[in-house]
Amino acid sequence: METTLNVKGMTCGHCKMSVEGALKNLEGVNSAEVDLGSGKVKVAYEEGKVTVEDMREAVEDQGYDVA
Ligand code: 9UX
Repeated sequence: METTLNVKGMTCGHCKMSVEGALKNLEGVNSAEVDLGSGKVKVAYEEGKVTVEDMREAVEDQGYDVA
């Protein structure tokens, strides 16, 4: 499965690394890629192992808002 999260407040390369790292640490997430220009995060994951809500929490724990 693939989903796109809209994340607010990511402006530099460290933001990108923090958010991608937090998502990739979740069991069931195969890849995460932040586009800083648009704030979109493309996530590939295995259904049944992780939920979009889990992803939202992981990103919010890093201090960013998920739309
Ligand atoms: Mo860069 Mo992101 O200095 O919150 S880490 S803007």
